[in-house]
Amino acid sequence: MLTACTKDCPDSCSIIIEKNNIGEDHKKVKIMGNPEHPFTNGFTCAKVKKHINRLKSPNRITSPLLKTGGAFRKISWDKALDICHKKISKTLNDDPKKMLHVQDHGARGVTKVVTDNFFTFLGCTKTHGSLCDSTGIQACIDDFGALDHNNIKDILNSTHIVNFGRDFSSSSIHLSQIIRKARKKNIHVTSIWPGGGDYNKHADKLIRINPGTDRFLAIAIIKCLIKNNDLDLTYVNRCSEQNEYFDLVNNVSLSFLSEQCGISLENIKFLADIYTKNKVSTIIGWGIQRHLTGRETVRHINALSWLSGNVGYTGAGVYFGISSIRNLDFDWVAHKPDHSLLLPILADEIKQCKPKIEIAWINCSNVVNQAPDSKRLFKTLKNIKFTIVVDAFMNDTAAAADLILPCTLMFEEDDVVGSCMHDYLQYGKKIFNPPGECISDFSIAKELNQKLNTSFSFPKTEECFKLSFPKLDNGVSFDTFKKNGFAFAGKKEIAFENGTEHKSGLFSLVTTLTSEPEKNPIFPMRLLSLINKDYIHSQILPEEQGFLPAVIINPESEHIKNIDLNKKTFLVSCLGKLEVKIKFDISLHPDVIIYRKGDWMLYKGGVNALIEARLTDSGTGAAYYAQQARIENL
Ligand SMILES: Nc1nc2c(c(=O)[nH]1)N[C@H]1C(S)=C(S)[C@@H](COP(=O)(O)OP(=O)(O)OC[C@H]3O[C@@H](n4cnc5c(=O)[nH]c(N)nc54)[C@H](O)[C@@H]3O)O[C@H]1N2
Ligand SMILES: Nc1nc2c(c(=O)[nH]1)N[C@H]1C(S)=C(S)[C@@H](COP(=O)(O)OP(=O)(O)OC[C@H]3O[C@@H](n4cnc5c(=O)[nH]c(N)nc54)[C@H](O)[C@@H]3O)O[C@H]1N2
Ligand SMILES: [Mo]
Repeated sequence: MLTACTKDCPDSCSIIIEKNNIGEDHKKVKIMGNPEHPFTNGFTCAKVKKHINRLKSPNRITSPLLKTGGAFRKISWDKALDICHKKISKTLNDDPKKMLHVQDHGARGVTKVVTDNFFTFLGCTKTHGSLCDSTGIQACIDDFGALDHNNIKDILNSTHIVNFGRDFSSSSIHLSQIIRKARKKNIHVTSIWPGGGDYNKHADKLIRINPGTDRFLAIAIIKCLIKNNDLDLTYVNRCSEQNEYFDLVNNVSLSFLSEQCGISLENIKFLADIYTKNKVSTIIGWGIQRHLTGRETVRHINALSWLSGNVGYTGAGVYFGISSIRNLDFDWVAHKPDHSLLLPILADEIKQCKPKIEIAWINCSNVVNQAPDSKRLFKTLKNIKFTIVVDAFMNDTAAAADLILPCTLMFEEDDVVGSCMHDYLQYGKKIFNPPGECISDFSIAKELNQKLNTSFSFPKTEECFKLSFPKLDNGVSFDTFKKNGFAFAGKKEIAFENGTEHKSGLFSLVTTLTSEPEKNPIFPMRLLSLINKDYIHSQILPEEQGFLPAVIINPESEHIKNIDLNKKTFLVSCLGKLEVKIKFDISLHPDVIIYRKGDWMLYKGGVNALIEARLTDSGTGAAYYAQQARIENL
């Protein structure tokens, strides 16, 4: 049976599930990537295959749970909805801003967007900014006037790929496949990264950088291009802010830049040579924009690509991402929030919010676990008079709830999704009946709406899909899309072919270069809390947790020379400590600690309890990777 993955992953796969005619026995299910889908290409990843275990997990929440006397007790849906109705209608009548709605991307799709807009329609306080990619998006909009890139497969038309910190092996197995194909075609790959992980599997050359310093490297390369008269003048002439940018470049020395980023002059020249002699595809990972200067950094890399003439034609482009909803139409349901709080610093924002938040509704987000400063956010949510969490598991966020509503999960409901990397739309069909009394976010919101008796209209899900389905250039109808499970919705192959999307058509050059903060002798290491290959974010089953989390460190790092590995070891930041076990990786930068995030505070994990809630320079993103830390025996 044809369906699709709705997880928050760029690959957005078209999926085939074979149940072997044995009905609902999840153990005998076969999950495959759809071979007909040009991007999915017949294979899919570990986290989709593991998803089946989530559906039938004994730890799944399958009925509404109300906290009474400090413990959660089962209640009926009727009672749960009555409670929601009573509390919410009272708050809405008083001041709708006293209700906070938080929704992230636990599952994506049209029905989720409709649900989100229902809460906006109610006038609730919403959130803005993101835990994910808003910093880099802002940088691309600054420079190009829009978020866009060439068709991802156009990478195969370049002669060199330069990768600034995209973890191909972990974050996108389909992009890894494209990279493998490219290398077979003799297109070389150079990756710039702070060390660690499987980068060596996908690169011809690796260049290790001091964490958070790619902006210095980008300018250093530009300085070499200027020196050799290798800037592309047709591109230089199509830039705004030229004087400020070139003043900035001329006022820093190559040796200073090399020292700041920790990359030798030889490697800087090697990269300058690549940008001069090749058609370059530049890939920008999401990690580099999780540093304090993330926006500035992405802008400097964009500037490098533009000024070297490597944007806007086949084989040349910068790839940060595209909007995953750009090929869907939401005009029919879109509402604008009147009032919103910054998601990356949510605890502070709730504390300072006027009017005071009295009710919170959280769905599709394990926000306590995934946003920074988890312990503080947990307490803040607990202090709200009434917190409702819609989820399938008792995770760090659900534990802060007064009422938990059990939701259906992927493959238990129909939805339609796009991708933040390719231009196909996918139809995710319901394959399994949900257990117990689980209900989709959409149906819960619809029931609530009926009780509240508002004028918001919830069409049937199929109608929502049709309303959101665009008129496609290739003429594919909604019915054909539904039958095939996917449709190509792209409008053009090459981004910025005729200049940027700014009114002037010019590329806007960045005009700042922020210094690195002073070294921190108390917490000398940089904590990079990266994604986990086997899971999407915190969607790990309780039965798979409870072990000491691992951190990865360079065995030769001077920062651990006094650590006794036979004693207990702790990861420590200014916010607290977490017991960890230590693993070694000689490729890692000696000042870096890697923690593969996702495990919960409830089960000995939860790295975000150690990460301060700070904004990046876009003012909207979370600066997770700015966190300083150390390893200690206590
Ligand atoms: N298996 C799996 N896949 C996923 C996800 C998941 O949770 N699990 N999540 C999905 C989502 S929502 C996202 S946003 C993406 C994230 O995908 P990625 O961007 O690939 O992954 P991250 O681990 O967030 O980014 C960190 C990478 O940036 C590098 N890095 C960190 N600091 C620097 C720096 O200063 N300079 C350079 N050059 N590199 C640096 C790190 O080495 C690391 O490999 O993955 C998506 N895919
Ligand atoms: N330290 C650190 N933290 C990070 C990052 C980092 O690099 N470092 N990366 C960030 C990134 S890139 C992202 S995108 C965010 C992700 O942050 P979140 O979106 O909060 O990520 P998940 O852990 O996937 O949590 C989603 C929750 O939704 C639930 N869920 C799944 N399907 C449904 C559904 O259909 N309905 C409802 N109601 N619930 C559902 C799941 O059970 C899960 O509890 O985290 C960020 N957090
Ligand atoms: Mo993300």
